[in-house]
Amino acid sequence: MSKYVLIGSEGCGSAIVELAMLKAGAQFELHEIPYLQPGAERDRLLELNPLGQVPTLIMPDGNVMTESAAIIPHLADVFADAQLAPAPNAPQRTAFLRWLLYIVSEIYPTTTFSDDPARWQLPEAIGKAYKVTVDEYRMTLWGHMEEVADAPYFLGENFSAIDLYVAVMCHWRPGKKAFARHCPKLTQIAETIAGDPIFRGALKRNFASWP
Ligand SMILES: N[C@@H](CCC(=O)N[C@@H](CS)C(=O)NCC(=O)O)C(=O)O
Repeated sequence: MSKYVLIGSEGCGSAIVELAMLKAGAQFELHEIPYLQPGAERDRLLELNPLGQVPTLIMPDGNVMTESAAIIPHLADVFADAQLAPAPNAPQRTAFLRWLLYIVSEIYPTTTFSDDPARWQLPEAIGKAYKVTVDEYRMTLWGHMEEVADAPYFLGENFSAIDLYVAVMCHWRPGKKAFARHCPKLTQIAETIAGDPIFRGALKRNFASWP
């Protein structure tokens, strides 16, 4: 096997890795699956990643990587010309690391853990209230990024993979319109990414059916 195989699902975090792969010019195949639906595809995903999450990446050597915040620095190392991350000694490096980890450890779980409150066996009404509360908290978390967002990219003059997270996650609950109201600077960054010919097609495909 000489290609990466990206296991993903439309509109999910796998889209972040897909965009990074496109930027890197990496050889990859995308296997989109209904990742939550019981069946052979989910069984295989669970064998590769016990959390059953996407993105899950099969490397050209057959090893498996999960966790977008591990995959992105890996791609940044292997495809240095893609500038997915500032160089180790670049002034923006520390901000890149800080906000990459902030997104995946603070913001992303608010979606993962509340997409389907039924997974926690909560009574329905509590599950609904939990979802609303966590959705509000997510916007608070995005607000802290909005405060420090530079332009035209999050880190300033230079693109980084942080912009790809913003371009994908701005579509998630509570939706792009609400996100735009709360985070106009981040929304502008997302628009810049969406307008880039490298990313345009993949973003359209991932979010074709999204409001
Ligand atoms: N920490 C992971 C989070 C991945 C994640 O939560 N993906 C969602 C889809 S966007 C998922 O697979 N959720 C299913 C689940 O957690 O059961 C990453 O950054 O890659």
